[in-house]
Amino acid sequence: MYKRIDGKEVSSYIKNQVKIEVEKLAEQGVEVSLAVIIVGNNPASRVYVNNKKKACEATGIISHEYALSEETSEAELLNLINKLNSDEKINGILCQLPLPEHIDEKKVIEAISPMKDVDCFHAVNVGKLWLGEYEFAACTPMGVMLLLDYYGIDVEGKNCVIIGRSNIVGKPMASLLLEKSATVTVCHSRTQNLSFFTKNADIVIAAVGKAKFVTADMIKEGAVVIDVGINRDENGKLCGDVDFENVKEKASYITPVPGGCGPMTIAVLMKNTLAAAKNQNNI
Ligand code: BQF
Repeated sequence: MYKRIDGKEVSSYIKNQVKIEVEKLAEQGVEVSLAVIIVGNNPASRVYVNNKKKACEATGIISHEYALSEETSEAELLNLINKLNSDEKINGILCQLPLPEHIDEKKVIEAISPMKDVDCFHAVNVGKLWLGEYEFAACTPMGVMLLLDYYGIDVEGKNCVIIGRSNIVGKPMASLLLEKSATVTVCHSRTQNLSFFTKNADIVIAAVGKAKFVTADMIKEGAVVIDVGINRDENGKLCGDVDFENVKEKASYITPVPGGCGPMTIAVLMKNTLAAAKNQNNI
């Protein structure tokens, strides 16, 4: 029998912990605040930004939204980031990706002060993550680690297979699992005989970006299956990278989409913003 991992439940638990700490800081006269920048009118980005603002409200974090038009120049955006970097009232800064074509994402990521980079995208924070000396970890991978921990799933010595090698999910996921002494394999679009790897995995983490890409024949009986994907199926319904209905029959634990990794990403963002505020106030 499989167990459904409930990301909504665990994210509520994490956000409540953050809320308690935010209240404690308020008693000491310290406010916690997050600046959220969104450029253009990508509908998915708008949903994600709204989710982040809602989570801020739930945890007592003050959110400031900067909604810029599609035509905003790179220089204008960098200008805003510089202003927020030196604003003592702002603890965390995130710029919602993707950005319009004419703006260089790399430049924007590197412009955000590492101290306020709550997404953990800046090269300094990525380096610290790989050294195991970090203040912030990438939100989605850390969310996965917290889910595994909450359900008592130990990764030490386990055969973990990540499908996807992005800077946002696959690579930092590998780092966090390695730190916990897992044996990590990172597969990707050029991997030959993907099933050879996934069939031997105790834990499979799918971050591919293709609906129902991971099928039951690729999974070992009793494996833990974590689905990071967010796609739309043929009926426009939200679905992950995993063929949930079939894979669940073989898995010991499995995350649904929605309600699995997504809410955890947001909860970790709140945790990182709290950590940034404590850090900046020498607490
Ligand atoms: C849920 C994201 C791809 C590219 C850029 C809850 C979110 C999603 C799903 C959410 C994501 C995905 C975010 C659910 C933030 C996760 O109930 O299943 C929350 O808001 N996310 C993002 O900011 O940028 C992305 C995925």
